[in-house]
Amino acid sequence: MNILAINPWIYDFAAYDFWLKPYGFLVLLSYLKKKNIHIDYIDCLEQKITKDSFGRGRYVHEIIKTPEVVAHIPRYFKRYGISPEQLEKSLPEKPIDAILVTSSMTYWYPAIIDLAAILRRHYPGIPIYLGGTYATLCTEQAARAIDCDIIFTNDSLGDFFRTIGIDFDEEDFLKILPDYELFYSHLDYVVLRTSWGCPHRCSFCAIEKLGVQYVTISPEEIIDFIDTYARKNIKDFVFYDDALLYDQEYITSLFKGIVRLGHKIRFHTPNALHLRYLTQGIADLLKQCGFINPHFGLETLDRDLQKTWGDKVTTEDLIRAIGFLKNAGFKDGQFSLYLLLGYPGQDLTQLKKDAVTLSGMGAKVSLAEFSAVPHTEIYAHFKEKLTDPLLHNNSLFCFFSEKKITEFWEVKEYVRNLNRKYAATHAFINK
Ligand code: B12
Ligand code: SF4
Repeated sequence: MNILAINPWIYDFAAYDFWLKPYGFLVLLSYLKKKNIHIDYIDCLEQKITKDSFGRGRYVHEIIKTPEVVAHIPRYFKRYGISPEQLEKSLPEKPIDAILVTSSMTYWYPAIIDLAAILRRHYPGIPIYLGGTYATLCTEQAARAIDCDIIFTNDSLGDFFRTIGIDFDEEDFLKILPDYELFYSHLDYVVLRTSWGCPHRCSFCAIEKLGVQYVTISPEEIIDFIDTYARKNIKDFVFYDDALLYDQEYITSLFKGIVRLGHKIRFHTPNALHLRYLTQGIADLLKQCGFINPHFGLETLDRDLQKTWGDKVTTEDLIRAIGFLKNAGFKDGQFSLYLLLGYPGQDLTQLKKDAVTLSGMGAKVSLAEFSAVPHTEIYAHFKEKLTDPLLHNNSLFCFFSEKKITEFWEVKEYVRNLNRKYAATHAFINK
């Protein structure tokens, strides 16, 4: 069986390779490879024009027409990734039995419309199957918008394997780590997850709809995976876990194993870690393993909001955790806290005060731009307003008037300036 698998472009106002890989799709494709399925893989986002010292960088891009529903945003809309002509040239001419397309952010769906149109023209009569985050969160809209044959949501993987006539064992599937070398000729970093799912339920997060039950992969397998890639000279490893520190016994054993490997490698956590699970022992291990600028979720210092959003953290947890990080050797500016920007009704003056407080405690502040995600508690309140998934885009701040958007840009600049005092520390880390 010959499968063509494609990771689509991103169409957005902004996009950056912030260690972005279609992780779940690569797990699925690695599983299919193990079943001896032949796969031609095209990642439309493989080309970058810059690269920083941790493997991140800017994608090639081109300005395209801004869709009507977001035309009021005074920014260029772009296609990030290879050109459609390059894509067409890379499409295999051999007979293909099925085409798999993945999807990520819901508001990137217009890229999939264009991709599907090209694939239909090039491979008339060949089934196109769509899966991934957008497919799962906006299934009905996707069925209307995308010219594909079947949409498989995250809870219908069994149906997908039945459709293509391949045995599926969920337990085996969840143990798979991607075999990157089968799909990429060059790697700047490696993304991994030690677990699937998340044991928490926050009101702004769609994990319940997306995830399987929380389950971990054995520390030995993760250590072996890291060792294999470190020996191939990969320096940067990126955890996508939803709750990396949740199981403290597990994570302690994993981190100790990584330290024992003795490789000079770095770890990154763009997806936040939980402050509440940090102990002195784990903070020490984060340092010893080589975690660079670990990011932690805080969202706000307002206790009432902390409770409403999932009660994952309190200000007391924060103070204790910062103490652990500093004892472990993380200096001021060598760890980051996420604050949420742009949730409905937010007081931006308070946000600035929170940022100043955190900066004064030695943290860099990362602003996570709020967006309402389908199938979440918060989304239910606003769904009449969010008539098109393009409006889920975190850059839009669509709960506020258009005039207010410049205030958000001003807050972002304010926080950038606060973080500048730590720039020297980072110049040092980058070496
Ligand atoms: C890691 C992560 C990130 C990383 C990397 C993101 C990326 N693009 O890869 C970082 C930290 C950069 C990030 C940033 C953001 N993220 Co994020 N992120 C995640 C997270 C936690 C995990 C993604 C992951 O590992 N998936 C891998 C695995 C678990 O699954 P999968 O890819 O879905 O694949 C499975 C299936 O879908 C299936 N499959 C996949 N493709 C196909 C194809 C076919 C044909 C078939 C049959 C099956 C199939 O196979 C896999 C196995 O089951 C998800 C939540 C989650 N647990 O999914 C949120 C999530 C995707 N992010 C979300 C959000 C809101 C954001 C931000 C806007 C946050 C912010 N305010 O800054 C930014 C946006 C950044 C951007 N513009 O890219 C939202 C989605 C928003 C949306 N509207 O779509 C999610 C769902 C979390 C949430 N809040 O609910 N994120
Ligand atoms: S926001 Fe994070 S902790 Fe909360 S449910 Fe989602 S993945 Fe889990």
